[in-house]
Amino acid sequence: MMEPGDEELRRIQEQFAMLDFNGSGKIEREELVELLSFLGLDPKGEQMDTLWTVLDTDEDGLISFQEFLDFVFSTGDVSFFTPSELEMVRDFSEKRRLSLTRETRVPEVSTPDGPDEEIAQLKKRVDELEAEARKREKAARP
Ligand SMILES: [Ca+2]
Repeated sequence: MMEPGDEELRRIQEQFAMLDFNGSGKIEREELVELLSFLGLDPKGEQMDTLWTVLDTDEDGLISFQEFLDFVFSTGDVSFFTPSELEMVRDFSEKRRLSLTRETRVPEVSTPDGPDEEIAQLKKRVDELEAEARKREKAARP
């Protein structure tokens, strides 16, 4: 087993973050599937199952950074992706991240005539009607 240097660790961390494009801190199976399909690999069936089993050593259904790191070093390499894949993945991941941010962004609510304003106006109208009613009552008295 090779000992990772700071530079290798940083690079692997960057690749981990690229796979974790929803920013949950773990790699979900859907993320790996999406990325492998993007790279033109078939993420269905046995191959994916095998890869996933090797990656998810504690079988909690998620890939932690430690698991990712162990896997990369067990291959005797310091990179999960080949250099050409890396460029594509970086690009893909950035776009996915942005689209996810858009999907989950809470729409800005601007309510100049929001509930509070409506209630205030209704109360004002009720007060006016009551005042009118009192006036009529007074006028009707002998
Ligand atoms: Ca795991």
